[in-house]
Formats: sequence, structure tokens, C-alpha cells
Amino acid sequence: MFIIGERINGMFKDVAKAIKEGDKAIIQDLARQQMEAGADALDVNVGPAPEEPLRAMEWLVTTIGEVTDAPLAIDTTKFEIMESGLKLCKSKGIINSTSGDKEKLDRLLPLARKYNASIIGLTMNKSGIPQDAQSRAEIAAQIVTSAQEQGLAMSDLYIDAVILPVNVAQDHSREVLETIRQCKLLCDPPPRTILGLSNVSQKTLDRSLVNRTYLAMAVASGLDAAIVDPLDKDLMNSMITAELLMGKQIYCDNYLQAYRKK
Ligand code: THG
Repeated sequence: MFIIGERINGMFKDVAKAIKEGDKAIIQDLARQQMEAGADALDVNVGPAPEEPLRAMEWLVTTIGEVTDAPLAIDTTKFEIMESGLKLCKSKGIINSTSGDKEKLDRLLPLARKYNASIIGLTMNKSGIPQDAQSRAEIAAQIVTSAQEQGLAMSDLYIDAVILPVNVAQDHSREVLETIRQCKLLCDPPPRTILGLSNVSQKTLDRSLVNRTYLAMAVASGLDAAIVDPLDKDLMNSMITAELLMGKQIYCDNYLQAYRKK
């Protein structure tokens, strides 16, 4: 599983405050801690608050780059902020994200080529997020076709079936798993699949329990990557165990420690 740490996001109060005050230590600690906990890449999102979001993104990417060479997922809907973040990435960038709308694909896929970045394609468009797996898979197919036309390697395309909170959209959780399975049938080799996992548990009472249970189910459905909080040790243990049970690692009694030493 390719793990993208979610914590450097202005949605979190500590990160919003650090951006406002220019406090590098908070951001750099979060970067280091997430990498030590098993993240392969870090999501970077300035959140809704900053007065100058472009400068906030540049500051975050530069600040993180001072302590790690990790790939960064530039999490913004604004094209200019996306490019300013990609420009400053020390290693591979990940465009987070495009929708299935043609105008977005026509601008963001060439940007992925220009910066040799990966790209996350959400199975949504101007009409919103479809309820059922079939409609989500149709948008995924449009994204795959556009990516192929633009000459993007399938290994650089992640399809995100967009999970919503289970307390407001309960029927979506099953449809998202079905979408993940259908994505494997779109082409050969198939695109990778990803989820922003923590959405599923927003405003639920035991968030960690909901997150780790859904992650195990998504692993069983073939999920390749996830934006998660790697500092949640129970979540990471469930993920490692789910991969073990899917035969992605060989069993030994201390498989949790063995995974962490990789
Ligand atoms: N897909 C893709 N990218 C994404 C998402 C996705 N990026 C953002 C988000 N969804 C994934 N990251 C988060 C980060 C934080 C939370 C949820 C998803 C979260 N934050 C607390 C909350 O809202 O309750 C913040 C409060 C706090 O603790 O301070 O839940 O789906 N491609």
C-alpha cells in the first residue's frame, strides 16, 4: 500500500496556526513523524483559511523539503497553486487532484507530463459525486482515456472513488468498494486506486474504528494507495494485517515489526 500522510492540511487547527504564524517546527515535526510512522508520501493542503493561499503552499512545500525528500501530493483545486507547489517539489510530485471534467483534464494532464508528476483523478464532475459504482466507473473510464491520449503512464494515474462520511451517505461506502474493483477492469495495466480514507469517519464517534475497518475492506477490494493518518498505529496495524491476509506479504509471527523494518 502506498501511504500518503494526511496531517499537513490546514483543516487541522495546529497546521492552520503554524501557517498563520510561519512556525516551521510544527510542520517539519509532522513531516518527520509521518515518514517515521510509515508514510511513503505527504499530502500538502493549505486549508480554507490563508489570505494568500499560493504563498502558503510555497511556504509549506519549501518547509517540508528542508527535512525530507518525500514525494508530495499537492492538494488544491487552484491551477496556479498546483503549479507553484509542483515547481518546488524536491522529488516526485502528485497532483491532488483533477475531476473528470474535460476542462480540468485538459489543463492538469499536461501539467503532470511537464513535471513528471503522478495525478489523482476523482470520480466526480460538475454534476457532483455519483451515488452508484457504475456511474463512478464511467467517469474513471473517461479519465483513463484522457490520460492515455496525453501519453501518461498508467502507473502515474490514481483513481479516487471519493468516499463520503458514512453518517450522511451510508450507501456510498459499498459503492466505493465496488468502484475500486471495477477500476481493475478498465485497462491492462489498470490505473492505481486511492482513497482519502478519513472522510468516511467525519463526525462519527469512534473515528479510528470506522477508518481502520473501512481500510481493511478497501484493501480486500484491491486498494493500492490511501491518504491516511499514519500516526494512528491501530489503523496502520489493521492495514498491514489486511495486506497479509490478502497474501501481499509472507506470514511470520512478528510480521508487524518485520513490515516496519522494511
Ligand atoms: N481524496 C483526495 N484528497 C483528499 C481527500 C480525498 N484530500 C483531503 C481529504 N480528502 C483527506 N484528508 C483529510 C484530512 C483531515 C480530515 C479528513 C480528511 C479530517 N480532519 C478533521 C475534521 O474535519 O474533523 C480536522 C479537525 C481536527 O482534528 O483538527 O477529518 O478524499 N484525493
